[in-house]
Amino acid sequence: MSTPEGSPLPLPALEEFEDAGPLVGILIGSESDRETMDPALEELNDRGISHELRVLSAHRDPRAVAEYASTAALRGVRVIIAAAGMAAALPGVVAAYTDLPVIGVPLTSSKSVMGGLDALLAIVQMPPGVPVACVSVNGSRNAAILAAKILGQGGGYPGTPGRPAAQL
Ligand code: RP5
Repeated sequence: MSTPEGSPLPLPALEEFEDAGPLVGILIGSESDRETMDPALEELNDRGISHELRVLSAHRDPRAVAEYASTAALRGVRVIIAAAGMAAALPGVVAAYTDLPVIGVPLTSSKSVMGGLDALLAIVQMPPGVPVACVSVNGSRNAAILAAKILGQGGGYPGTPGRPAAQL
């Protein structure tokens, strides 16, 4: 694709990636989950870690979840925290669309019949090959601390592309 003058046009889908994204992306399944995530935001703010929070439901808006998850790494996001209550599919769906580490936060909800155990099981019981880390019910601060620890691991691991074996 070219302009009449012959210079290439940027791919429309990539234009939005010009602004660097934050290091941590936080997704919540509902506006009603927001308050429970305040400790995570506070922890990330205290540590000076850039972050963003989006309300995206795996069940009510699955396309938006897929788009967010599949483009997050391109924007510079390095860890995703996904929090939801009830049939908490959000962390697992996010993990299905990205290679970034995903930390799930099971939440209690006014509509929960099991006080958050429902969401805990939904997040933990991922099939082999699609891992999601999981903190305690309503453990949003721990999710932020774990995200910070993951971000602190800059050294790579055996098999990291571009890292000479001699340095391992
Ligand atoms: C989940 O259902 C959300 O994460 C929330 O915890 C729960 C209830 O959502 P609302 O009906 O309050 O939007 O998907």
